[in-house]
Order: sequence, then C-alpha cells, then structure tokens
Amino acid sequence: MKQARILVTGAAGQLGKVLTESLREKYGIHNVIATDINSLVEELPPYEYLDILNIERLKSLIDKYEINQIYHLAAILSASGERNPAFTWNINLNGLLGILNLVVEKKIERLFFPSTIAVFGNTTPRVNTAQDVPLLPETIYGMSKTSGELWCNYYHKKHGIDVRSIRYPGVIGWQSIPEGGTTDYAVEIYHAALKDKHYTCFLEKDTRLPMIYMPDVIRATIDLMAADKSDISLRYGYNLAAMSFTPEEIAASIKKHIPDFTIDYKPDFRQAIAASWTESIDDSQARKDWKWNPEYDLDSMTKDMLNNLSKTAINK
Ligand code: AKB
Repeated sequence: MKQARILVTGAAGQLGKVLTESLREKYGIHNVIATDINSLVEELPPYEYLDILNIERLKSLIDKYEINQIYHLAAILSASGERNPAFTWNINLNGLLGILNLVVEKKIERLFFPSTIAVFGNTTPRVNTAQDVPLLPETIYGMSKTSGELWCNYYHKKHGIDVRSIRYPGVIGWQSIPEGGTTDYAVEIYHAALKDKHYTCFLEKDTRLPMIYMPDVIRATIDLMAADKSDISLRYGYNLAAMSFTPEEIAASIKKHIPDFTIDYKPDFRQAIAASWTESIDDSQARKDWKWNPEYDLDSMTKDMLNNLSKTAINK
C-alpha cells in the first residue's frame, strides 16, 4: 500500500478528536486531514470545514490532499437523532452514500464506517448477542446505521471497495465530551463525581449496556483498518465487546475512589432507547479475524478516567 493519506470526517466529535490524534501519531500530522462542520481550527490543523452533504467540496479536498483512506465518523447519534428524524437520516445515510460514490470514483483504497450497538432492537437476543441476528432498530440513528452497513456490504460486493466497519459500544473517554448519545451518562458521571460528588442519571439503575474505553476503541479501529485484506471476512459492522455494566455498577466502581459519591435516577426518553439495545456482545468474529482483544474492564477504566480527569482543565 501507498503512504496513508487520510481524511477524517466528524473529527471534532468525541471519538473523532482522539482518533485524529492517534492516526497522526501513527501516520504523521500532515497525512491526516481533520474535517468537521464544527470549527476546531486551533486544535486540529490541518483542518478543513466540511458539510458532509457538500459532495463537490469533499471531492476537492480528496484531490487537494491526495486522499487514499477515509474514516467517515460524521453522524448524528441516538438521542439527538430522535429530535429530528428526517435531518438525521439525511446526514447519516445520504452523507454515507456520497462518500461511497466518491470511494468508487476516486479509487479510495480504504473506508472506515462506524456502526453501533444501536442497530440492535427489541427482536435481537439481548445477552451475548451474536454477529448475525435480527435487526429491527427502534431509533432513526439505528435505522440509518443498519442501512449504512447494508450499503457498505453492497458496495463491497458490487464495486469491490475495501470498506471496514465496527458496531461500537458506548465509548467512554476523558479527552472529549460526547454529545447526543444515550451512553453519554457513562462519561458525564465521572465529571460529576469529581466536580459535585453527585450525579443524576437519565437511565434506570439496572440498565446494562455494552461499553468500551477510549484506548481500546481507538486500537480496535486502527487495527481493523491496518489488517490484511485477506483477514477481513465481514464488510458490514463487526460486533465488538469490552465490558458491560449498569449505572449502579459504574457508581459502585467510582465509590471505591470517591467514597462519598452519590447517585440518583431520573430516567427520561433515553431509557426506552437503552432498553431496546442489547446487554452484552459476542465478538468472536473480530477476535478471530483481526485478533481483537480488549485491555480495560470497568475498574481499570474508572481508575484511569478519574486519574486523567483530575489532571485536566476539561473538568474544571
Ligand atoms: C449513542 O449512545 O447514541 C452512541 C452509540 C451507542 O452509538 N454512543
């Protein structure tokens, strides 16, 4: 393969910020172009403004920077998506279709498409959810990602594009703040624990969800994209697992470090979204194909989160 020349969409988001930094460490700052509709000029040069629906601009950026890989992170997440379904469908699905067509037209060598546990729904078995299961998502976000997976698979079969995808669990990290997701509580809780020693959770105490710590999810993404083509057996989202816990369990983990931390529960509309997802994931295909193996569990993540957050300005 040639020297990687990477374009990241949605680079100002929770995952985008950290992934862009990690890709720059691996491939060199000037080989990774950050793009987003939200401005972050000071933090992320080389940075370019990009509305994902503006195909002509996207095309000109691909030409300008001689891009040969795309990490297409730009999307509207589960909770925000419910506020404006038509807009969410347009950004999440039409945004992807524009990229898929350019991958074909510009002969882009590799595309990463993030999928999610939101593809699962009430007809999906909830425990140790297998790779190929009934998918009847309840949210517009889940609908757009399920369809997105199918489009990726179709473009691989029809046009031979090298597209790779992961069904992300809820992502937790200290470096950035998530926005508009249902799993966001698991980041907010650490900030609140350090600041107020109290958190009011928008999910019920026993809502178990699959989650992953930032260093693991970044490694998974970069490893999947660096894997040999011959090792990739799925061209739609790989199941990925690291840990599963409830709000009550994450609170207990925090209490080991902050004994007077307290939590109460005021579930809102996000409870129904969380309840439609699964509790735990069977990721044996990812482990087999590209040797995925998580490093962090709940307690080691809590220790690292609290340690890093207590040192950073983000929490002040
Ligand atoms: C969300 O909560 O919407 C996301 C996701 C699970 O994809 N974090």
